[in-house]
Amino acid sequence: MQTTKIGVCNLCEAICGLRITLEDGVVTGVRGNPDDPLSRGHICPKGVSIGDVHADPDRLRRPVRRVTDESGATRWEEIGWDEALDLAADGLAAAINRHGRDAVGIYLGNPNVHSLGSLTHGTAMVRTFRTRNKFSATSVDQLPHQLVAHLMYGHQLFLPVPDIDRTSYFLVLGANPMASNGSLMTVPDFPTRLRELKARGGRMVVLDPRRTETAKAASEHHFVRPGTDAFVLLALVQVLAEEGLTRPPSYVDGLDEALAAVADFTPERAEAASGVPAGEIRRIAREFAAADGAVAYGRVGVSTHAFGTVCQWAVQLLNLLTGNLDRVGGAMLTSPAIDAVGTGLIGRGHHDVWRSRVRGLPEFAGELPVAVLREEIETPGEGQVRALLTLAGNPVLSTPDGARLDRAIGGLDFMAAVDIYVNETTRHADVILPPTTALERDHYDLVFHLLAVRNTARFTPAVVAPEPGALHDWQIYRELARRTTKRLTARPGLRKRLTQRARLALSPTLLIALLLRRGSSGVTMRQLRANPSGVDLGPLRAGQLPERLPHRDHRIQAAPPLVLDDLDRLRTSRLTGPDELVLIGRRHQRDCNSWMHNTERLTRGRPRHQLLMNPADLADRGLADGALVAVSSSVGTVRVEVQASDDLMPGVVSLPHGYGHGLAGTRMSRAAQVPGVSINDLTDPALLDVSGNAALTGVPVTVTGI
Ligand SMILES: Nc1nc2c(c(=O)[nH]1)N[C@H]1C(S)=C(S)[C@@H](COP(=O)(O)OP(=O)(O)OC[C@H]3O[C@@H](n4cnc5c(=O)[nH]c(N)nc54)[C@H](O)[C@@H]3O)O[C@H]1N2
Ligand SMILES: Nc1nc2c(c(=O)[nH]1)N[C@H]1C(S)=C(S)[C@@H](COP(=O)(O)OP(=O)(O)OC[C@H]3O[C@@H](n4cnc5c(=O)[nH]c(N)nc54)[C@H](O)[C@@H]3O)O[C@H]1N2
Ligand code: SF4
Ligand SMILES: [Mo]
Repeated sequence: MQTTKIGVCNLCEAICGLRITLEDGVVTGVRGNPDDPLSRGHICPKGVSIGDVHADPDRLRRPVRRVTDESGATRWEEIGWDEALDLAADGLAAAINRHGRDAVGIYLGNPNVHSLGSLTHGTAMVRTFRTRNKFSATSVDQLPHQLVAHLMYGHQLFLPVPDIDRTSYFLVLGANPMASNGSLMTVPDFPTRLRELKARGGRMVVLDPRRTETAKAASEHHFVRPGTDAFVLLALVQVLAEEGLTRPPSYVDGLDEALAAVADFTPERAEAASGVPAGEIRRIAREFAAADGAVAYGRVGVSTHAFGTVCQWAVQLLNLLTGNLDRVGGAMLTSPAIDAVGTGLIGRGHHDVWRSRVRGLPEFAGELPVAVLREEIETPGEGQVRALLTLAGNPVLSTPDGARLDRAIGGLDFMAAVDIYVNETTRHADVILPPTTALERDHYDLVFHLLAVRNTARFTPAVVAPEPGALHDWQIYRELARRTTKRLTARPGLRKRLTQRARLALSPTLLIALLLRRGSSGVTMRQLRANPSGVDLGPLRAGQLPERLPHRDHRIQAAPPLVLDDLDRLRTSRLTGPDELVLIGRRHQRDCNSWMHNTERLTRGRPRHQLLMNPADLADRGLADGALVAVSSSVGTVRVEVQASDDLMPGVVSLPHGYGHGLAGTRMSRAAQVPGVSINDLTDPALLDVSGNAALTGVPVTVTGI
């Protein structure tokens, strides 16, 4: 029997609404939902393949245990839930009982923010471990954004969103929403919104070392030398100040100090560092200031960056100084039905309350930079990580010097994972606990309504019933917390235990209903259930500041000392010469970080793993298009085919991340056939932003023929 159900795609931040056709419970078709007030029918190739994950025979449906036989060969053996949960709890508790609570390291990967159950129960579970060795994909992604928001506004997730539907000047640095569908800006159907922007006379200006899909669709594009955007952004601020183009609101402290601090970052200096002509920088600053609604936006390319925090601060300053914060067409605040920021559901964040044991790097919001995970495993002493728990993550492919991290993880006493695949990281686990997939669980987006370009609310019940005996992630988290706590010799007091238990008691769906009832949006669960395509709450609203500023005095701090202190590092940073190559990453519309390469639909056709290089750079080295080359950095060497591309700025080469499958012990048969190497076998954990975020872009490399 054929039925159509309304679903939601959780594969990226665009959170597109779906119409899913099922025949006898099997997904036979996936289309965009035209009735969805946010995504308006948009869908991309990944969304179309969401059913493939569910159907994938390689996907884990029951817990597995790694068994090593006498010859040393390993195999995966399916076991029951009870045994698997006990095994995980035994291993984790043993590490804590023997070596203290920091002996357990925890890594949370990206899909956690795309699962309601992970958000409601994952954090609560992790808290029960009370380890300082907590890591996540945040520090290979958006940590600078969060640190800057914490320092300037008073909350790590107080992140103003570009009002793309009404802006007339959209300045984009280091983002490729045509492929990524937007990030920290939930913007389904970016191509159509961009067409609309241009049709109403607006402009999009893109700065990127690669002429990306977004750059090609832009009104204008400028190459920028990787890692040097801070010079350009500060020069834009400097021009605004010098030419008297600022009109900041009254609720800002430290503006004079901030402007004085950047006075020597002139457009000429920026040109020398970045290659962007000084005249163009001046013109962009003037146009930005003059536009009726302008917004600057910088994403992964200026966040996973040696000066990510300075960049994100400068982006905020640009919007603030030109009066574009909290203004129609500028950087605006969302009004979600459940305001996880305003209600304190998500904490404000804190910085440098403790430091990592080996390198002494500060924590942010309870997490250490994942760039230190390997050394925390390898370095003996009190507080050494002896056991690891990964939740929906693949740090071997996604964090710097993954190859060495891989070896370090292989030497741990114990590892458990909550994941749906035996991937490059979870292959080291002693036990893997696989939750249900997205189609089997209810969804309300606690994070991405908060970051969306339009206010909407949507509750999506599970599209297919969980397979018999399957557990949701939140059920796994609840059991894991309970069983591990029970085994600890130094257990927390009864009151603490009861609070922990209460936090994990209710289902995510019930919690959402309660949060809606407690909130003041007027949106009810009944209304959401009656409107499964979503409820439209209208465009973003201007004029909400200063009341909504999270800082206790409701003011903006424009000159955080941490950021100003980092400017000297920028002034004295070593700029790479034009004859040196630097490496950047890239995302393709049909890739999904490291984990959708097991679907045929997304991996057939022309390979796209090659090292892209400008033809002039190839010629300089006597290399032919298509040749096999060795790419070397301070941490390693990979061998990969090179592909000539005019789209790359001379002196810049690019590899996608999330490739390099087929390692022994993984269980992704299709992915194992996908060619390519891991870019993170070249990125260096020593290269960091002041926030602790890894500098994954602008990595010096050499390329030679083999
Ligand atoms: N060089 C370089 N490195 C990068 C980046 C880059 O641009 N360049 N990008 C960085 C960014 S932005 C990010 S977010 C990270 C991502 O890095 P990670 O979060 O470490 O890795 P993912 O590739 O997202 O892997 C997610 C894992 O979760 C599993 N999974 C999928 N769905 C579920 C689920 O519902 N439940 C559970 N339990 N597991 C699930 C998948 O099987 C997969 O193994 O990579 C970062 N690394
Ligand atoms: N199809 C697809 N969509 C995705 C993902 C995916 O893997 N595939 N991942 C999702 C995730 S986890 C995230 S965080 C978002 C990321 O969303 P985006 O940030 O939009 O994604 P990227 O394509 O990594 O864009 C980074 C851009 O920065 C450029 N860049 C690199 N170095 C520099 C630099 O130094 N300066 C400047 N100005 N630019 C630079 C790169 O060329 C690239 O175009 O995408 C999400 N959406
Ligand atoms: S744009 Fe993102 S949310 Fe929309 S269908 Fe594609 S992967 Fe899914
Ligand atoms: Mo990300």
